[in-house]
Amino acid sequence: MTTHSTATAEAFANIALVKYWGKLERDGNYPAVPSLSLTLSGLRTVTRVTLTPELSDDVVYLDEMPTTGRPRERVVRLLDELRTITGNANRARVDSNNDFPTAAGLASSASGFAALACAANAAFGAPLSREQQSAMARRASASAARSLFGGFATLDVGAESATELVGPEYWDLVLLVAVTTAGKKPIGSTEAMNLTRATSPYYPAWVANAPALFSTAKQAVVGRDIEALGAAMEQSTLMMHATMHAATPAVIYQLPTTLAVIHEVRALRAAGTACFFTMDAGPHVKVLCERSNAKTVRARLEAIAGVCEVLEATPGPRARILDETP
Ligand code: 2P0
Repeated sequence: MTTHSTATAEAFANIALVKYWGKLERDGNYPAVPSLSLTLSGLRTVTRVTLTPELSDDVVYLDEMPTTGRPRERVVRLLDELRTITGNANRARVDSNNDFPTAAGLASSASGFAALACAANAAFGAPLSREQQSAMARRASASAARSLFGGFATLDVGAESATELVGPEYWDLVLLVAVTTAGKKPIGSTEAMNLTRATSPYYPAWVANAPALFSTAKQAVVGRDIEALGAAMEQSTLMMHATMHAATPAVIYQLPTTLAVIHEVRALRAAGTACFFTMDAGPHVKVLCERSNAKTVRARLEAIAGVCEVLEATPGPRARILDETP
């Protein structure tokens, strides 16, 4: 087995069209509902892992800032898994950089942990398959399991790893991200989903209804049926947010501009342009449409008061190693 002391990987964020929200009540960070995502070309994390014998502890930089506390602990845990697997006790310096805003509901932990699993696997010279790297990323952050794969990926209830449904070339879709604020979100996803499971009376209904939406959406992707996919996607996000609105205390990520975007998407659709919204653990709205409608939709989103910026992404590739040095 070759060992490498430095490796750099890239991974792309993914947007869940059918949402993961809630964990099984057992150790290991397994999702309680199935999710289906689109990996996004425009939103990228590049992570370098350097094994350094002189270091006495792992050092983690996120967007050039040293991290401490829980975010660092999640990285250390993943590195610990590789130290156990390979018997290489070296500590690492990790440098992870996003080319999109961190911690604002744009799934930076997904691309971040996918890139980390990929880069660290190579730096340690570990023999993990892509599926095993996906499982490693899932244990750190479940949505990250999906970013090891390109195009459309699925992550089933209790699954070890995600699966690629179809690759990025399969369907020429565009995802427009209407960024509504530059600030950090009020509560992190892990905490918010645990609170929802513990306190929301709607949580059992969410878990019971999610598999049907997942199955409809999967078929819609395979059949390239934007109307069916869009309907399942909107119901999934609205059901997820309704579940958290009913938690104690309520978790409300939407801002006035979030709702303004939703209404605009519905108005556009009523006027004949097929476009569909989804929101994650943040105030931004992501709008899915086919390439032929992207220009029209983009212009309408940019004209909404309160929308700071519209980012554009298309179906993206798998995580991959950019370079490695023994
Ligand atoms: C998703 N989200 O499917 C859903 C939709 C946010 C809303 O997965 O606790 O950071 O680290 O496993 O993956 C965000 O939660 O949660 C997320 P953990 P994660 O993309």
